[in-house]
Amino acid sequence: MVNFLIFGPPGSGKGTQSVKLAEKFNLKHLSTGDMLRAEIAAGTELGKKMSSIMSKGELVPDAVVIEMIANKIDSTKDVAGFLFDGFPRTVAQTEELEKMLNERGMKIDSMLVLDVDHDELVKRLILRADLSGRPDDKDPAVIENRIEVYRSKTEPIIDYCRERGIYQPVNGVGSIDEIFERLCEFMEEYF
Ligand code: B4P
Repeated sequence: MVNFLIFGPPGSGKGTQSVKLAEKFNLKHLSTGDMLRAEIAAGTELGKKMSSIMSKGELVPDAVVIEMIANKIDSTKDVAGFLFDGFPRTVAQTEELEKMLNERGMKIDSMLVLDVDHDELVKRLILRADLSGRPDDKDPAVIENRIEVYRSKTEPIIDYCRERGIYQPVNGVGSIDEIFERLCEFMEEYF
């Protein structure tokens, strides 16, 4: 199994690229954002609790997403590996993921980090707001908070992965197809 993290600030194209990459390389795409939004859409107790946190652009508690991911890892069969999208988002989540994978005879093979400047991120998320109907895309103050949360809580994971020699920056500006080609070039080395 080959396991990748796709990483970057909100609006960097993680979700967009993950769908295409998972199909090309037969990877299981695990997006904690999608899982949480599915809980909200289904009106579960968990979804009700998480919705106000997400609409402010804050992170949900580590334990919630860790449990979701562990369940998915254990119930997935017949794939070449996992593509983790939007997870981990804190160093604690990263340590937990490493532990989970190690216990199952796997590891994080590469962390692909999409590099996109601030103004482009805001532009993309505002453009998406109408289509997605997501409360966290609508309000510019919430978008700024999401970017700030990324810088303070999520970005430190880059140093953690750099120390392990698995950090791979990728230019995230350009057309969706151009960025896909850049990512494929790095990922093909693992197959
Ligand atoms: P996510 O669902 O992960 O949302 P995101 O950071 O906005 O990224 P997404 O993948 O959706 O967008 P993309 O960049 O592809 O998280 C949402 C919330 O869930 C978080 O704020 C948090 O509250 C919670 N959460 C999720 N995981 C968590 C965790 N592990 N721990 C705690 N809390 C967690 O795309 C953005 C837009 O850009 C799209 O419209 C796309 O079409 C466009 N785009 C993409 N590539 C482009 C390109 N090359 N050019 C132009 N536009 C492009």
